Amino acid sequence: MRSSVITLASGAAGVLLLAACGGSTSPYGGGGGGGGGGGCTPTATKVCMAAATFNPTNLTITAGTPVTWQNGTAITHTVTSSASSTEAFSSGSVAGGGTFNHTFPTAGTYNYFCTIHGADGTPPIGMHGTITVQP
Ligand SMILES: [Cu+2]
Repeated sequence: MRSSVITLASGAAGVLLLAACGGSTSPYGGGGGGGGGGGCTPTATKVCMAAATFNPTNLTITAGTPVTWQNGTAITHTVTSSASSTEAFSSGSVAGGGTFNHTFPTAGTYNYFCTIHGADGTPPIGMHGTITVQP
């Protein structure tokens, strides 16, 4: 009687382990390898917000070109100019899936950061990026 209970218990544990192993592979198998962008693909004028980075970190455009930031994550980010930026700008909170657009009319170096995942500095630290605007 006692030995049959032990056999049952270890059998059940084995099934649970197998189930856990099988389940753990599936969430990573079907994504198609987005590289952490969460469905956002950068372009010549678009910066993606990834887990805690801007991608690309450095973007160079010509003056007067609108830049779009797209939040490819499910968490809120901001695009906030650094004190070292040529011009002050801020997106406020950009929720998951949201976008922010800003046009840079003047040539210069625009350092920015996420106030949630970064901090200001020269240049900013943590989640930050730079837009270089050429004449
Ligand atoms: Cu952020």
